[in-house]
Amino acid sequence: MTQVQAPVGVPMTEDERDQFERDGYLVVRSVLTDDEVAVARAAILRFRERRGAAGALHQLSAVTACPELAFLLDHPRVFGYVWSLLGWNIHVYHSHVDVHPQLTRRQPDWWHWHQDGGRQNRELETDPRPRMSVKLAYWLSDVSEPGRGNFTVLPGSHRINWLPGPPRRDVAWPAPQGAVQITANAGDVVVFDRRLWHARSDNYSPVTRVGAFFGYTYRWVAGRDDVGGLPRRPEWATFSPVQRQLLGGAGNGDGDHAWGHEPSTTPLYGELANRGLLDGAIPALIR
Ligand SMILES: O=C(O)CCC(=O)C(=O)O
Repeated sequence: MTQVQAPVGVPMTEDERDQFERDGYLVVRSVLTDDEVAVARAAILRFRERRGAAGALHQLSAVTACPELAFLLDHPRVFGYVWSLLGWNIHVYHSHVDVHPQLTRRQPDWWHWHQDGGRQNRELETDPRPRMSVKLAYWLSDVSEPGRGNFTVLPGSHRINWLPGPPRRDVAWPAPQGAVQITANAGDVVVFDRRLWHARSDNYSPVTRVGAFFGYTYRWVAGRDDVGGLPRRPEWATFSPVQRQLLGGAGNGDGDHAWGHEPSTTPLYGELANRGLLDGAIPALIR
């Protein structure tokens, strides 16, 4: 399943870029084949079984937990959105796999709404704050109806620094007006701007929700994932140079390479340059 010669996909279209800029997200249909869904889903469920976790799972560092998921890092049907938006000097800074079986008891109130990026939402002073990262949400179960733990978003909210909410997260509070539960089939992907206000919803349906999430940012932003042991594992040899870059494996480890001074030895730069996909109109895609 891991692609050694990974094609990098195609640039997003102008219409898609306009829609993304307007709404803060895109839903890309039928990205994964049934076989790819089965491989990814089985890897996550096997991991959960090994962990002895019968209930919900929220596991950080997706590829460290499930190396079989490396093909999702740069899947050619969606990776083009990532580099079209962020350019070539990127890595996966935060990823997780999630399993949410049916909840049998009503959950206590909890305000899940947030933007990604943690302290970026305090420490960056502009209004709106910069995009900084985008995330891919791969659906590996059928969330084609609301009520299945669907990913919930407030369209267009990526330009709003602050969303009125409860005084404490455990205080009952209505969802923001205009919030939508995204419906998707297994194999669909949501591409979203980290600033988009979003929340997980509770799954009271009998359909176990399974998903994999990959957050991409510039290599000069520190990663949250634990990928330190990956290069010593046998799977590392099967990963493509771009996949290794995304897992933090480009450069000599002193941090300087991450600043983008070495395009010629940055695998994604090479792949884009070889295919004529660098674009002088987009700053992040210029050398
Ligand atoms: O699991 C979900 O639906 C939401 C995930 C989420 O909040 C995130 O990826 O930042």
